[in-house]
Amino acid sequence: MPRETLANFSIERLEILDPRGEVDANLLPDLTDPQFLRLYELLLLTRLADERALNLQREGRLGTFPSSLGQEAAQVGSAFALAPQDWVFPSFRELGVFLCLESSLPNYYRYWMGDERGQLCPPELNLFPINIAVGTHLLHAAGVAMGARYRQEPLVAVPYLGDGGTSKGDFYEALNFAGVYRLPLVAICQNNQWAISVSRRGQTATETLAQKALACGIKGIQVDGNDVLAVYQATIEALKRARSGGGATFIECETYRMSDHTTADDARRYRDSAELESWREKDPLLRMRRFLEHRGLWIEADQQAQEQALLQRIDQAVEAAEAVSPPTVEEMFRYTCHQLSSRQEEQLKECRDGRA
Ligand SMILES: Cc1ncc(C[n+]2csc(CCOP(=O)(O)OP(=O)(O)O)c2C)c(N)n1
Repeated sequence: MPRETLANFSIERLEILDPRGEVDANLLPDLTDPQFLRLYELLLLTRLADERALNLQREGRLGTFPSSLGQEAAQVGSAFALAPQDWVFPSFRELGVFLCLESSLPNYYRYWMGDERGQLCPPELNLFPINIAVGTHLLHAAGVAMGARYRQEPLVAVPYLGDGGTSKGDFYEALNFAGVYRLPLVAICQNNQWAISVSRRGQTATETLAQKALACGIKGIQVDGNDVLAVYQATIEALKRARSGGGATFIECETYRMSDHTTADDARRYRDSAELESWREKDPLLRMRRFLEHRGLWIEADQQAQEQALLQRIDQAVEAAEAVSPPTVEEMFRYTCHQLSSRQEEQLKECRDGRA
């Protein structure tokens, strides 16, 4: 009996904009100059709003917070490609996605201030609540994609996850299901190299994360996750394929978490500072700024005015978030179960009576 090769696979990597701000003109996405400027503005807004959240946390005005410092391009580039009818399933580190979709910044801050009402999905947005349980929301996305197929709606379900999420059973189940039923699903993975203190190499033996898609019979691609143009292009292509019946895609955005895992973590305890430094030159914001400079779109005075305007918007968002009166303890019960158990009823009564 001969030995034969039954299949061969390869994984493509896409980079368009390099760290010096040079682009491959053949690969440049079909975007206008105002759209390039808008992309930069969203990257900057994400960076500034994130920085403010960290400061608020240090001042005791916001709870534990997962920073997206360094991951802005993966978030903004992908969300910028979405159509209004697409459904987004965020995990917990997607500030840039929320801002790109023009979700309420005050509500985002409120959520991290401990007020669950900040999670309420605005009726005009197809946005699921923030998902803390790693990887579980991929199944929700697969379910919505299945529903869309039945109803023949042109929407795509777009879950966001981290590198650690790809080690979960839920991830494989969702992708397997998406493969079997050729579902309109585009999973965006921010491979930021660390799942808290476990390194990317410490949790998977695969050469890329993208190749995990191949076992499920769907397309997998790796993109430079600090290159907002590459992320945008890969997402646009994946969405188009999903909408035209071509099935699901898994996009691995190779990026880096420049910050601690959350404000409750100290990455210096497990991460080499040289590694962090090596990523500074790959900063997604700096790279896009250099691109705008080369294109003659960068005007220092305009940029300063833009930054001031964004900071003012952030100030107003913080003010609005803090102006809302805190939820009552009772509200903790209201949206948890359709029907409370007798023990929960008793606990609720204790709260009402001021005994809890
Ligand atoms: C089901 C589940 N197990 C464990 C945790 C605890 N936890 C919170 S974040 C995290 C690591 C996530 O890493 P990754 O998916 O790479 O996302 P990142 O934090 O790097 O953005 C873990 C294990 C959790 N939230 N949910």
